[in-house]
Amino acid sequence: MKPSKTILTAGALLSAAALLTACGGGQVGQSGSGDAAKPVGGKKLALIAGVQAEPFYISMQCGAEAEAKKSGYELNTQAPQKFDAAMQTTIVNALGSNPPAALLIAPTDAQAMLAPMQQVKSRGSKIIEVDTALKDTSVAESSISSDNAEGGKLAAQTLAKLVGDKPGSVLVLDTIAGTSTTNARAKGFEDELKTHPNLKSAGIQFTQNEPDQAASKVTAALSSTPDLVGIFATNLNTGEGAATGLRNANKVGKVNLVGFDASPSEVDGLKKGEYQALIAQDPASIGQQGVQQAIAALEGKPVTRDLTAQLHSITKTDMDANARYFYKQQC
Ligand code: T6T
Repeated sequence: MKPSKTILTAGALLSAAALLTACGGGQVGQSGSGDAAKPVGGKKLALIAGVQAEPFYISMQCGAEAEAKKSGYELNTQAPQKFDAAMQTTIVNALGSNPPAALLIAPTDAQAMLAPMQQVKSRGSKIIEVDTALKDTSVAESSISSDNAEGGKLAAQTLAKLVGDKPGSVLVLDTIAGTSTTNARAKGFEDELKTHPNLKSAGIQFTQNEPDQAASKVTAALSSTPDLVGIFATNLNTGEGAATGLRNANKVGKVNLVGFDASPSEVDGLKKGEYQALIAQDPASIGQQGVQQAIAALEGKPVTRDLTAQLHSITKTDMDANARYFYKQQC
């Protein structure tokens, strides 16, 4: 009798294991490797930025690399050629069955990047969002970004100060619907604008993060909105395009341009009077904090779900004193 009881127990265990593989193990089984509970990747961290060769992400990479080195971790950085979810998905998927211990990522779309990021997480990597974020807050251990709604508000206050009492319309240039950061900046700006009765919104235009499209939107707005007194460009590409649009129409300095970010080209534009103000982020601190949170998650230390980096409103008069916030082209 005893042996049959043993056989029965072993049989029950086997069926339970089969059931686990079929249900709970589904996601992991599909990926063919790993187990979300098991550590993977050793001391390897990966950073997948929003787009290649852009000063904001280069500065973020510099901050992340310095922090990783200090803590004895390796950081490998990649980015798509364009700020594009399909291109970024290809890079995320290529992490494959040998994922990093932690993935720091700036998701290019708040929804489209959910499935690829979930897949990496299911293979055991810790996920940290830097700058942009998914709508679904359950995937990342931690998200580090500027307070973008506050940044939009600061931009509106800065513009209102520049315009003074003059009545007029104000245009917002956003990037792509689904970009968590710039969408929040545009909303923060529009909300604050309502508290300045002399200023009227001329609406939010999407530019697909292409400077050429931003330039055309400015050209069109200048002819359709004769009382245009200001433009808020929600990131460096929209700003660079807006400056081109103003230059082409001979409106530099006549329409106030407040840009977000502090790329070398924007800083040059501020010096030349094409921009009246810039709202600079601190991308190096976003990268640095991202690595700190990743390491905390990997080493079982407390992790903070949401962290912010400082913003700075810079004008031509105080630009020299604020040079430390200008973005880098290389570390
Ligand atoms: O403004 C940054 C970043 O914060 C945003 O998410 C996307 O655009 C930039 O990279 C600048 O081009």
